[in-house]
Amino acid sequence: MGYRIAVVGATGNVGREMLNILDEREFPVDELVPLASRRSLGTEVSFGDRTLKCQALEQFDFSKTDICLMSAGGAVSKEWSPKIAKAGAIVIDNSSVWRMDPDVPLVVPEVNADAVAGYAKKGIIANPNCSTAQLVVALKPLHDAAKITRVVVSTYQSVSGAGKDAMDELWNQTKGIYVNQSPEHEGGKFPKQIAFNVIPHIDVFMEDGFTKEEWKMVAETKKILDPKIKLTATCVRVPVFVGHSEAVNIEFENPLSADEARDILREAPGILVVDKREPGGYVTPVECVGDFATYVSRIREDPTVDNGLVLWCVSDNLRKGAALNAVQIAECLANRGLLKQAA
Ligand code: 11C
Repeated sequence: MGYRIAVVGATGNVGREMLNILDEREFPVDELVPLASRRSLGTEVSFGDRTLKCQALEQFDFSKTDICLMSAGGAVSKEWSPKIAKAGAIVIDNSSVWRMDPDVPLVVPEVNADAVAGYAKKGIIANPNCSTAQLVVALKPLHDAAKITRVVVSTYQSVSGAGKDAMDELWNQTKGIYVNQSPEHEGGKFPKQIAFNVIPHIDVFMEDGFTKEEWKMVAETKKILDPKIKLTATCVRVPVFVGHSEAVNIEFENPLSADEARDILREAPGILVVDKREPGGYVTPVECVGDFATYVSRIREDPTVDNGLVLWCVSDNLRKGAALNAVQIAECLANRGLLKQAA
């Protein structure tokens, strides 16, 4: 038996990856309906070897849908996720709107898969922010081994996290610079030039001086992994198309050597360790594009604190950071027999 799936925001960066990943992982699909705003009505998207036309979200009847994967932004999700859940579908939502709602589980299957059962309260399960997803996948096995007390993370986030227009902005600025055009950023997605530059500002500023992206990493890590973990983040946009990277300093309650951490991470779900202490013995974002794994490299002891480790973590932000995690949540629901109740 397969499931009836709807994908809202099917023409976006993440929506298209949702379709690719459902196909790549052979998720049992009986019916797949791509949905989009009126602007994208009729736009064609690929699902395996088929081409499907987007239908209108506003006119779709969700009463026969088992799962709705939502990736159409916060405003659409705020309005539509409760309506879709009420119609009977389980919503797996990629926006930030529902993540901190106490009645909505926030799930990264490698970390807290059992939390999916909490969907019953509102009919919605939240997908975390991309920079949080890969981080908690790497932290979880280390936390189980030696209890993490504090994390300092600096991110190097690709422009695809900000959408397709942001990718075009990087491309056009880069091309323009080679023909001596001034790298125009007024009215663009980024507050400063992104080509050949880095920008320490993602999402809006909060009163305490942190950005909302940084706040999300703190709040979401606490909700998914452990509320006792203290975390501070600096989130930076870099001129990379796909793949978020993170430099992570971790303090533990108990000792954990770099060799022990490497062995633990090698066995951990969702992780691939590439850690040779030689040029090229680590993973960079261009190498992780299109992969499912979160890569961990540069694992070493931090001599400046008691029980500290430092590592480098890279993942495809459109996949583990969004579409893959959403499909894994759907797999968790299916494996636990929870979808049949909704069918
Ligand atoms: C970025 N992390 O790279 C953001 C994109 O809360 O789901 C995802 C924002 C979110 O710009």
